[in-house]
Amino acid sequence: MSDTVLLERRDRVALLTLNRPEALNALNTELLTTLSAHVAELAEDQEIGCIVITGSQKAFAAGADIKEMRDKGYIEMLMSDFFGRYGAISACRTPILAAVSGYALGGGCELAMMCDAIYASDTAKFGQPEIRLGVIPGMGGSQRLTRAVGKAKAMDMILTGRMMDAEEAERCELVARIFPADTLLDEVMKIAETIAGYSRPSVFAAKEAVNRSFEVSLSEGLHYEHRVFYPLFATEDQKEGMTAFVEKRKPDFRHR
Ligand code: CO8
Repeated sequence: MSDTVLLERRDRVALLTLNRPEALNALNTELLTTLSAHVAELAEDQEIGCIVITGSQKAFAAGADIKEMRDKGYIEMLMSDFFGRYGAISACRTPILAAVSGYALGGGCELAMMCDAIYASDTAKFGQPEIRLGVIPGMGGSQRLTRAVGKAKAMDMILTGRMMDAEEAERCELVARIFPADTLLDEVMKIAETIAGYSRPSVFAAKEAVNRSFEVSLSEGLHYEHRVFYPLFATEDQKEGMTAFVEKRKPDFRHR
């Protein structure tokens, strides 16, 4: 596979590093296709319990590749399914964490928001600057940013194209936690290892239930939560998790 995305397996965690330093990790077709292929493969891998996507110190990703997009026409965009290449990321049941340093702009910010949680370094800058290019966010920004930070901030970001620093992003709940730039990746890998150590059926159920809250009403969501909660009592890992608590020991989950 192309080296625009590097894959490293560290025990039960897969680390995907965006690797186009010459273009601040701009998301071109090659990179997006490679990223999607890696995620699709990792989603099927029973040995992998969590995936981390990161970039460089300077940029997580500075957006879709403007040089590649500039000369495209409507029919070409439509027929090539330019936006369809990230489906694997949303479809993946294994949790995906974004470790963001530097710029996460346009499609870069949208890629981070497709992940299940964003962890930022104190140097991170988020933005949806597409308006400056005569377009709008096209990989989910108008929807996911609005759900994450609310209408006022989303409008402010998308209509002005301004950037948001890590502190503001944490304050308005785009970002889960901030770490110093030099320890970000280690910290996120530790979080990923923790998640990968839990029982997969409960991790899948938790991710699904939280994501469901974005799609349905509260009563529907609560109903859905109950429906995914009860079956967990049919798993050996529920017995193991609760027995380990009672016996004051670490659980040894079978279905990690
Ligand atoms: N596309 C292509 N090349 C880029 C991009 C990009 N998005 N961003 C940076 N680069 C390139 C630069 O052209 C430059 O290359 P070269 O050395 O050959 O001139 C190199 O990366 C370094 O960039 P700069 O010299 O500009 O670095 P600075 O530190 O001066 O500035 C910035 C950093 C502020 C991040 C600046 O590069 C910038 O503004 N980049 C563009 C940000 C942007 O507008 N992003 C939105 C793109 S549109 C988008 O994402 C729409 C998503 C829709 C869905 C797409 C589906 C695939």
